This record gives sequence, structure tokens and C-alpha cells, in this order.
Amino acid sequence: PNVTIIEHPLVQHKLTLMRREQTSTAKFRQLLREISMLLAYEITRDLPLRKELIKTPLSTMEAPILASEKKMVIVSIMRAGQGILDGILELIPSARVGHIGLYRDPRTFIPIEYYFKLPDDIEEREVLVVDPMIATGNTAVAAIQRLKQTNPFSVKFLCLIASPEGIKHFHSYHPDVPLYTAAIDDHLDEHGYIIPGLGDAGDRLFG
Ligand code: HSX
Repeated sequence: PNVTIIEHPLVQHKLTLMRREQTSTAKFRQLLREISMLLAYEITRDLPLRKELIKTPLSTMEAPILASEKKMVIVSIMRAGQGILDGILELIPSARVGHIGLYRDPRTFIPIEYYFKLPDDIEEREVLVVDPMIATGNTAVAAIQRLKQTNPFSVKFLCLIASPEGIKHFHSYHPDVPLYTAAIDDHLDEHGYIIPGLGDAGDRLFG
């Protein structure tokens, strides 16, 4: 399947610190920002470059520069996506930002949309959707479904931890969307939480 596990040792180390129950909100926030930068670094490896003639103080050269005319878009699934978004924006400060607000009905696990806002010219932009967790996968499936209605140039999905069930569900709907994660955990419990996981990402990030 279309899944990449980002196995960089710094990513794995930071994820372990985030999972620990005793990690404070402040520390969790800082780690999420750091790990998000590392994940974004890995994901953007294949961004196309073009050459541009530039002038240095001493000479001129044909220098590499990002090829796409339109800035990339980071779409945060609220609210936990915000933590990843903040980290990525430190690395790619000129990225545009979109927001999708979805909450999961605690009984049915069905995601309900309460907010949706994207930058202009989405048809010409590469989009990276971010949310720390893919549990049942319902949220990710719904977010991508909604996003696809706007016809973006390309879409990728980044999370920190995914469940095997969630990945399967996600790719049954969106086999065309590459999924990047730092870990695939063991299973989902009866409340739709990832085990061993790290708890509720939003609660750990915001309290
Ligand atoms: C958490 O639940 C995460 O941040 C996601 O937004 C969502 C994942 O759950 P699921 O829809 O995959 O079950 O708040």
C-alpha cells in the first residue's frame, strides 16, 4: 500500500518521548513541533527544483530553487493538526494554510464537519493534510473526500501514529493518496483509541 514509515532515529526517539504518560503538555507541544519539522523534511524530499539565474555578491550562477510557482498548502485537521502545522510552518514559512474542522461523534465515531477553509488557487497547489492520529480512519477519509471536491493539484497525508485498521480504511477510499506516518501501532480499542498510542493527541497538546 501507499504508506511510508518515517524511521529516522530522531523521529522515533521523539515519538517515544511523546508517548510517555509523564510527558507534560509543554514538553509534548515542543516535541510535536520538533518532530513535525523532521517529518516535513522527509516528505518534501521529492519536491521538484528548477534552475534560476541569480547574482551572488561576486558572480552569477544557475541556482536551484523550488519549481512550483504556487506555494504549497498545509491543511490542518482541527484541532490536533494545529501542532503539526506549527512545526511545519517553521520549516516552510511561506506555505499557505487551510483548516478542516471535524469532530468525531463519540458514539458512532462518524466525523462531523464544522469548519472548512482553503487558500485560493487550490487546483494549482500541492496539499499536505496533517493530523497526528489515524485511528478508525474516518476523520482522514472524510477530510480527504471533502478536499478532493476542491480539486487540488496533489494531496498527501501526514500523521504521527496510525492504526492498521485506519490505514486499511483510508486506502480503501483513497488509494491514490500517499500516507506518511512515524509509526503503525498495534490495534484500536473498543473506544476507537490507538493502542499503545499516546492517548488523545488534542488533550495532550492543549489540555
Ligand atoms: C483525534 O481523532 C485525531 O486528532 C483525529 O482527528 C481523529 C482520529 O480518529 P479517527 O477518525 O481516525 O478514528 O482527534
